[in-house]
Amino acid sequence: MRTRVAIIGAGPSGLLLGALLDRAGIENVIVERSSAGHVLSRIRAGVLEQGTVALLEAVGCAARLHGEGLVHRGIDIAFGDHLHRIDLHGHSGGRTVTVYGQTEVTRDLMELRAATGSPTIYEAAGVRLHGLDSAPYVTLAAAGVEQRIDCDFIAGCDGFHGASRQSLPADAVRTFERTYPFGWLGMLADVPPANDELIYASHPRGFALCSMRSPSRSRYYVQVGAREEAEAWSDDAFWDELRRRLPEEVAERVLAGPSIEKSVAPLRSFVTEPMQFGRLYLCGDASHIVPPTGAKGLNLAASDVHYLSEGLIAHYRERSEEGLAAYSTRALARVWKAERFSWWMTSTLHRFPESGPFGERLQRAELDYLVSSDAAMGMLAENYVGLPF
Ligand code: RFL
Ligand code: PHB
Repeated sequence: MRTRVAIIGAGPSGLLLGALLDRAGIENVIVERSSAGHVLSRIRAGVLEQGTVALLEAVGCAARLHGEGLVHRGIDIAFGDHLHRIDLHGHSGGRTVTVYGQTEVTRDLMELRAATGSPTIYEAAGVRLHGLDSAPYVTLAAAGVEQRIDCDFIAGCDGFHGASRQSLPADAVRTFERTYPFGWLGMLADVPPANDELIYASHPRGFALCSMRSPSRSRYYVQVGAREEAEAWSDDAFWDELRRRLPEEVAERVLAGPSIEKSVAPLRSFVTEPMQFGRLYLCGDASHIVPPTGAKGLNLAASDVHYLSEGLIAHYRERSEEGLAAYSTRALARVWKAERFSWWMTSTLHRFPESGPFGERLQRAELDYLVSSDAAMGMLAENYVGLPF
């Protein structure tokens, strides 16, 4: 098989890139290791920046998002048994975020792709990338049959554990990493959310987050030890711990119910530089990871594929290589700002075992300053709603 762009991975980056290329008439094939059902079973991000929503609108994939997504104008920061509202809208020149699950974004993009008819090879085994310097191709086995896809470019959209980044020569890239000494235990339940807006709570027992998927479905997280396992937490233990970490007025509104999903996610910051090698371009989690505290991972995947699609479109339409040559630099400039913000949110709101009494007082001062300073709230708001791209 021959195509113009081989896209590795059918997560949000791969599917959105495929949609942007389809819209520009650039032939592409997506190769995905798992089944579509498995990709849709992963409960992950929930908060979309306006720029991400605009991209989904541009590819004609935002009808359900506009019908079911929840537009939020603020978030709450909780500490010292009080809620402190940050007016995102007022502090960002009228911008908002939309709460709409990654699962739904992925489902909508999969349906769009099925309608356009561009090929996706699911359950592809042994995916390998070759000829990155000059004549790239991808090999794989699907339903036991070996296949080879020759292409002009490869987009590595296969997440943190994918094959793309691993096919780079070790001396071609530099990586930057921080692993946090804790994780998030997440729980999804069909109960109405405790609050209209998201609550990020800093508590001596650890961080907690109240999020949602709809007026009848809640998504909650609590900070846990890095090695803890979800199976060790009963639903009751989760609800008890969550309530303990929230201001009393909120804890009273938390409605418990059986979990639909419970899992532990490690927290990590990670960046690969550059995001390109020869004809391979890395996008999304394949290239960088942010801790989820800033709600930036999926949104960075969207800005990456926006930059890459612009470069590819200029290459095919205008024979201009400028966009592709600038891809890594443009994307990394935004990635590092999101890394900084996600690190700051994580550092400000979590308990760090090593920080000690001095660190705890500093953290409290940071929070007191945040909720009393327009400049500090403006910094949070501008980053949370998303820097421009
Ligand atoms: P994905 O979603 O990991 O998709 C990669 C796809 O590639 C496939 N794959 C392969 N395919 C072929 N060959 C191989 N060798 C392959 N290896 C892997 C995989 O099966 C998969 O289908 O990466 P992508 O597309 O870059 O998307 C990134 C986002 O998923 C991620 O950044 C976000 O989920 C991060 N994130 C959040 N981001 C936000 O913007 N807002 C949030 O509120 C938010 N909350 C979160 C999050 C991530 C979390 N976890 C679990 C890490 C909350 C959590 C708890
Ligand atoms: C979520 O709803 O899953 C979510 C929301 C905000 C975050 C992280 C995750 O910062």
